[in-house]
Amino acid sequence: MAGDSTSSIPGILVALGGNMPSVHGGPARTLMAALALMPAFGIRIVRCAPFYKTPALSSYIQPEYVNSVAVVEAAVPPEALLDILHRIEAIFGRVRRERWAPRPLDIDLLDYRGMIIPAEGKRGADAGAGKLPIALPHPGIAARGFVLLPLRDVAPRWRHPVTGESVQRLIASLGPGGLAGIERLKSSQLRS
Ligand code: PH2
Ligand code: MG
Ligand code: MG
Repeated sequence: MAGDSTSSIPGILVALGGNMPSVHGGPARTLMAALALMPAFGIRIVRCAPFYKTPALSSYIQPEYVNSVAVVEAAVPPEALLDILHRIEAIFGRVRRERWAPRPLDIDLLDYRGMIIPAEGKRGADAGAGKLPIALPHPGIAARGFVLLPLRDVAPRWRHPVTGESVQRLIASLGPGGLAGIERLKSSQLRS
């Protein structure tokens, strides 16, 4: 299990995020509803990090995100799991427009048992609107405070499968500003 303090067997880590309302309410509500739906798709939630309020990483002004990370188990290979995650995003109203557009729900496969599948083609804000081929570990992990903080909560012993760097080290490498504006949501804020 990823980061399980009693085991070094690598597990599966998914990131959740959203910055637009869905029929369930605000992003925190949407994330909770998405987690609750996963078992119906054969995804078992082993552990979920607290939710964080995070400034949008974007080239233009967007509402802030709610982000979290979960350790999950699933019996399917990574491509099939990613497909399921995309289906869940669609159920919660995700429509793929331009890259990094505001969305009610984004679920990213961060790490699948330490597997490495190099990224192909353009990524990030420069990529087109369509789905990208699977890449593992997720190429954005090391640079994103909104991923690393909740990742450390659920998998404190996790190491980047390519570089071997610890999550703690990656957080320290973000530098000033890397964690600016990121705050844990209080339980009262989870209801909105
Ligand atoms: N996801 C993005 C782009 N920008 N910013 C924050 N704070 N959180 C995200 O999850 C996020 C983002 C593309 O997936
Ligand atoms: Mg994302
Ligand atoms: Mg995504």
